[in-house]
Amino acid sequence: MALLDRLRRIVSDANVLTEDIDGFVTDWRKRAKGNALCVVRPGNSTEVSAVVKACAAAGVSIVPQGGNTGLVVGSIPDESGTQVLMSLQRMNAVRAIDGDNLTITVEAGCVLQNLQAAAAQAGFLFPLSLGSEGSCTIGGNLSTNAGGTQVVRYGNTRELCLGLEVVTAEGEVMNGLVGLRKDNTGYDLRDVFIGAEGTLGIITAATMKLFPLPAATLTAWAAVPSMDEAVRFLGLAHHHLGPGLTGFEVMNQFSLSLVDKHYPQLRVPLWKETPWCVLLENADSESEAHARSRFEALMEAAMEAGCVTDAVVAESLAQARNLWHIRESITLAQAEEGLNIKHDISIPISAIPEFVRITDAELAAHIPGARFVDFGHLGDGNLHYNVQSPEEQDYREFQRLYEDKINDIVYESVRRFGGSISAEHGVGEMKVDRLPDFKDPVALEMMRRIKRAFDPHNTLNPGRVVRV
Ligand code: FAD
Ligand code: 2HG
Ligand code: ZN
Repeated sequence: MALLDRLRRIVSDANVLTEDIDGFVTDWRKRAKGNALCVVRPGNSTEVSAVVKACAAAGVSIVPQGGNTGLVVGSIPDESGTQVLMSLQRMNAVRAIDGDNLTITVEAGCVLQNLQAAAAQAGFLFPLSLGSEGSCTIGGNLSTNAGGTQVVRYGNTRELCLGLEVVTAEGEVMNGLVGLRKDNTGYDLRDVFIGAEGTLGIITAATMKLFPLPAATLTAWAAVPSMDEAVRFLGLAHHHLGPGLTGFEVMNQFSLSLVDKHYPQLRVPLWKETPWCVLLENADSESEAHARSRFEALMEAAMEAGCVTDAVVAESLAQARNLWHIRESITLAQAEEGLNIKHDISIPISAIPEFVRITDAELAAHIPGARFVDFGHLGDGNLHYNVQSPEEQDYREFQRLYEDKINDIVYESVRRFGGSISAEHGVGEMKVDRLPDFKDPVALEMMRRIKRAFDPHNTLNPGRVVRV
């Protein structure tokens, strides 16, 4: 029987799509467009398993997809039209919440915002938080080991996961949905699948950690005179708030000018008078008054030390939400301005000011008129160091002329400062050919061996992360 017919038998006709699939085969940034034999939408892990077996038998490769919000071209098929795109979106149930064990078990296609809401409804916090949370899925978050804005306190998605259910490249179902915080019974397979970007197995469900809801959360927006002072401010924030520091984001003036230009209704505070702004959050387990007194002590110390020149502390939940909304709108504002050249890099926090100084100067010398959209998760040493075309230049022409050169300059600088070329977005197709220049050769070879062992016929997301 032909593959399409077998797939229709497994998931029903309605869940094998061959027409109107542009949304599935185009990446979020509209940077790349692929084609697919079909989009298949299984409804449970048994169906996922049967689909994988059918594709493997037919020698057809599979690209798993969650919310398709990935930024490294990993979730869409190639242009051949021979691959099967497997969307996990129908598998979106919350299977169980265990309040005593502080865990929640969800299917892979559960949208992050729905997971957060289910946790909150049960009186808990699920802290993973990204600008794309309205459409990205927990399966995608796990597969990219997503970061976001709460990592400084709670860690990446990896740190939030206790167990996984995975369909292997041979179609077996590995049930690892344990809620154990301690389990040293051999190799940690869970951690191999996390961050594997769909190249080693298909995640179908996960058991994730829950946390108590904080008694109070305060948010502030501060004007900061330089990146050096932003780093000093971060040190003060750690000192004054301890584990209460849940977010520390930095944004340069140009990134905020884009938000102001494309979303003036958001009324970005302070940005006109300062090269950098910091958005920080303090979550307190005691009370609002306790949170405020610690926050005020921090802001006073920061002003006195000259790290902060002006600040706004949100007086209501609505104000706090708006400040976060401004921060989360930078990616959208960049997209409105036109494609830019993204770098999702991490550097030891202490080296970030020098990195920015030197790399800005090198880029300015080689790429006349380039505009820098620098922002990111300073608390994690993770910058989105993006380069936008000059205002008068067509961005596609800019990309064609300068992308390689810009990447060379930025990545070489990242190497000099001991950093990583992918902090949180992953490798996908975009960085797969750059990886050998940056990864330890022994580590890269071990990755290839893992890929061959887990997926001997290269069925799962071939050509992403590592070429075999
Ligand atoms: P997809 O884009 O569908 O897939 C991503 C990768 O995972 C692909 O390789 C895909 O094959 C694989 N995959 C998906 N589901 C599965 C599965 N069930 N099993 C196996 N493999 C699978 N990322 C951050 O880290 N931090 C941020 O702050 C952040 N902010 C963002 C803001 C915006 C506005 C946007 C558009 C993106 C942002 N991202 C951020 C990137 C993106 O949202 C994350 O990478 C997210 O984790 C992807 O989830 P997804 O469900 O959309 O996955
Ligand atoms: C963020 O932190 C995302 O907002 C997206 O990781 C970064 O647009 C980007 O480059
Ligand atoms: Zn980010």
